[in-house]
Amino acid sequence: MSLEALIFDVDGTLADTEPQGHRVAFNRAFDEAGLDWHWDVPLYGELLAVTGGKERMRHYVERYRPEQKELHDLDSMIPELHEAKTRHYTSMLQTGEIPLRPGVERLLHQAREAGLRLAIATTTTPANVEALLANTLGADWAEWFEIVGAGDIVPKKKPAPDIYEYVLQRMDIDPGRCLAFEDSHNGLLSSLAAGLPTIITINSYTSDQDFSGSLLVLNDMGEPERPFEVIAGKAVNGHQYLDVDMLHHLHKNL
Ligand code: XBP
Ligand code: MG
Repeated sequence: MSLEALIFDVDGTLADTEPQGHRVAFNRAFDEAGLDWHWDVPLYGELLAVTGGKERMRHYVERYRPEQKELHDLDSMIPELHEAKTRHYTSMLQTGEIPLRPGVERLLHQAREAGLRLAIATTTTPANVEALLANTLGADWAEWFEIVGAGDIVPKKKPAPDIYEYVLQRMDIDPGRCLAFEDSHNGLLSSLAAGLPTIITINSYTSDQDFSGSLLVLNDMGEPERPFEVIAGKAVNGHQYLDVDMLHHLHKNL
């Protein structure tokens, strides 16, 4: 089977959005609501074990602040907090302060020119994808991707395979003709369960996670003047940054 499509996770893979993006937006929503909740960088790293912002807030209360359950009606408060968080996050991204990770824009351009089909499979809210990609790729970003599978469109978020299965079904493509790109253990569990060979680019929150079953683990996608580092797996001889040629080689040798 030949390689026909690339499916990308967003948070942590296309951009390092968690530590200075999502985390800060959650804290702004908590402050605005007059809550004494605060997620510092290490605590947020623990909370990332639960994907999805609404699910993560509920997990925080259950696990770290059980007394808050008596004080608030979480069923109505969490969706409101999440709306505020999305507002803060999307307005933070308007400033362009969170760039795409090394190699991402180059690879997307090249893949598009080579006629590979592109798609997105993410846990994050659709408005967050729009905010990131419109401010980095440009206003026509949506034309780059055949399908954007995001947020609550599937009931079960990663590590369940549902979002990848949704995207594959909408593309009407066999997972063996695709490569997925992820940054986290939960993301990898999701893509592998959907039958997708997966390349990992780690980040500060995920560098110690288990990526067994992935095709290749890199520090990032690399650029011609700034090669990637291989953390696990085998890069293709002579390649120092991820490009379409390397992806075809990796896929052929599956
Ligand atoms: C991403 C996430 C989310 C985003 C939050 O997971 O779990 O961190 O925090 O987005 P993945 P929402 O990269 O594996 O898709 O707050 O909109 O849910
Ligand atoms: Mg991710």
